[in-house]
Amino acid sequence: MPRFKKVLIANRGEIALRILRACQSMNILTVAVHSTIDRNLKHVGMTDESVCIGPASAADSYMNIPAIIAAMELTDAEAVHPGYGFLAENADFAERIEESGFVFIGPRAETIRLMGDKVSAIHAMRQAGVPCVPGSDGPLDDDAERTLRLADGIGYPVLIKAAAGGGGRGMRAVERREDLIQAVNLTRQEAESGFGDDTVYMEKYLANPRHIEVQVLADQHGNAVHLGERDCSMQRRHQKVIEEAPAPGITAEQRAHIGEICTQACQRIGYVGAGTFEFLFEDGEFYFIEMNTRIQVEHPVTECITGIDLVRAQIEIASGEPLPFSQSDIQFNGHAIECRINAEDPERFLPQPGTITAFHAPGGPGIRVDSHIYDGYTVPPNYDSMIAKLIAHGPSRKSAMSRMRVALDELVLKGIVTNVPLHQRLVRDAGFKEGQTNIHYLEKTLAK
Ligand code: MV4
Repeated sequence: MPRFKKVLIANRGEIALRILRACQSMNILTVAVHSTIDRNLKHVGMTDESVCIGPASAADSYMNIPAIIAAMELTDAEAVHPGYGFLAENADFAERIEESGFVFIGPRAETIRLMGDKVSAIHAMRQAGVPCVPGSDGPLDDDAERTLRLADGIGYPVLIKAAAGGGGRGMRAVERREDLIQAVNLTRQEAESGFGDDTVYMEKYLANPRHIEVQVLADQHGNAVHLGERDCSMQRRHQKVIEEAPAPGITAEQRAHIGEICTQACQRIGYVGAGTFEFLFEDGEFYFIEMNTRIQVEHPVTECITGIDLVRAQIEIASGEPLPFSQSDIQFNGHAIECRINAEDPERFLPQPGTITAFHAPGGPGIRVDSHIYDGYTVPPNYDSMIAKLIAHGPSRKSAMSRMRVALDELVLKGIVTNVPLHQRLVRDAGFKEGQTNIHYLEKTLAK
């Protein structure tokens, strides 16, 4: 199959611009779809065509499946790139795109559905040889005695999670046997009302893990590679703040071992596209928790250390091309760190939309800025508050960190409140500089 002639970008902001740049480098024509409030988005003025698909409310525009399919028909686009968020992990969207005769740039709908249900995802991964957290390996039933015996076998504390949850939604830790059944019932009720699915499962609760994820690429011909790992432990309330690659302290042997497990799992389940295996890492062991079937916000740190254009690879895979490299071609070079810059109050973390009056991007060796903002751009209140990603790459973690510190100080962003001061503080934080973090580190540091 030849490469696509025209791709529709079903997203907004920095990732829409990132997808546009990949398409332009491949000589693919582009279509932007946007909401009424997003007429002035940077990429909308750069694509070959643009279609307004609805009002500011995301549910009526970026999540409006019939409107997006209509825009594809109208513009004769062949494929759609969903970016992240919105419809990126909506199996029904992927299915309806394919049924309408278009190509969804991402995994098969069946795979998205498998990974969307965390119970089926863990089951599939355990079958495929991926190490998982000790747990129920399936849904909990209504037999209280059986549930109690299961927890006794795992050992307290345990975590009750909703199968339809993920990303931190619908979980409850249980410290004591006498609290277990009530906690299961509560989590079940919340899962039913929140997701319309009351399926819950149980895992051993890991107290102080790091969040380490492995990037993979798999083509339609059974080839799969891993691009190493990222450490995403610097988070607050399930919102990542800083990510880096490689993960501090992970050896080349550990990387090759967990990477090989992930690529084999891709081949066993017939995974196609870019994907991320999310692990908790504690006491030298990886425990799979979820798989993301999309391009992720933090993909640039992996691009920096591998030199591979992940969005281009997604498009090549979707057009049926074989991966242009094998595992032995992939080399890891230096260290990269990403700071997510949000239009938000750095102390109370509330969104602070408004108009940017001055923007000067930092530069120099190893600095990358992925952002759609410009002088005079108004950050709307309707969407995620992330307005830029600042990425620093260097030969070592120390040099990447120094480059990030200089870039943060060089950045000029006026007219709106941002979390840049938080990043300026974190790049000077002794514990972070030593790589001594886990998923609770940032919240504990902020509490001080
Ligand atoms: C866990 C855990 C501890 N033990 N599972 C939260 C989001 C979802 N992706 C899984 N999460 C967790 N699962 C077990 N068995 C702790 C978390 C967790 C977490 C994980 C990754 C990144 C940030 C987190 C913040 C709080 C809790």
